[in-house]
Amino acid sequence: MTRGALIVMEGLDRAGKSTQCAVLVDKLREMGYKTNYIRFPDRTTSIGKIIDGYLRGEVQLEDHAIHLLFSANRWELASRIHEDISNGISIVIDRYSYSGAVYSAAKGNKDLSLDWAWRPEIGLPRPDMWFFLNVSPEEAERRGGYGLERYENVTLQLRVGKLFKSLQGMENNEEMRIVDANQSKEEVAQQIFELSSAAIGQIEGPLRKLGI
Ligand code: ADP
Ligand code: FDM
Ligand code: MG
Repeated sequence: MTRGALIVMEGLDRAGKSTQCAVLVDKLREMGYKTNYIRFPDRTTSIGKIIDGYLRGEVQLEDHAIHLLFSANRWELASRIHEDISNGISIVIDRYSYSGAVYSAAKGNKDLSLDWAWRPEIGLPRPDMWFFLNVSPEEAERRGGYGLERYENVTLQLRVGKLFKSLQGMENNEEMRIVDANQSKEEVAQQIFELSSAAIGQIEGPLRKLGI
């Protein structure tokens, strides 16, 4: 049996990640691929509940400590991801290690570099392809602006955007694809679908692991 594919959607708030995950899951299912959806943070686990409290501003945590909880939240689902993939089920993930690294690094804590932030991600299931939905701040604003959670402010989002873009072309990041997310939902979906189908068609060997 061929294994499932692991596809990740990344981007700033209101880039259209959740919308595109839903469309992609539907399209893959229509094509006959068994497909599951996961989102990070998964706010339903006990670690996820702490993260939820932190994002809502109800809980205060030191920058490294919350960073490691976001990562732990991925590690607690890693075995389920491996299991699904090896059972031929594809998975579409709404935010992953890339958000994990860039949001923490964007805080500007001098002891929390992008390199440091990436370390706990090493060894997690590695996507076959990941998309950076590149939306302009103006378009994100038109889509409803930012909410009230931590990180939902223009200054931080600009820094996060720059850090995401800095990942392009980095070693060990061949799976990144940048999509112009200012286009219509249908246009974005079509590009993501074409690229994902190509990735699924080229799967060779077992799921790999994230490296440095
Ligand atoms: P994210 O998960 O990245 O925060 P969502 O998928 O929740 O973004 O989309 C945020 C809002 O923008 C929703 O109201 C959604 O309907 C709308 N939206 C998503 N994609 C587009 C698009 N390509 N063009 C216009 N509006 C969009
Ligand atoms: N976020 C998300 C992080 O800071 N680290 C992570 O590892 C992940 C997965 O949490 F502001 C941030 C990104 C965003 C918030 O928002 C989660 P959504 O609306 O649930 O995607
Ligand atoms: Mg979303």
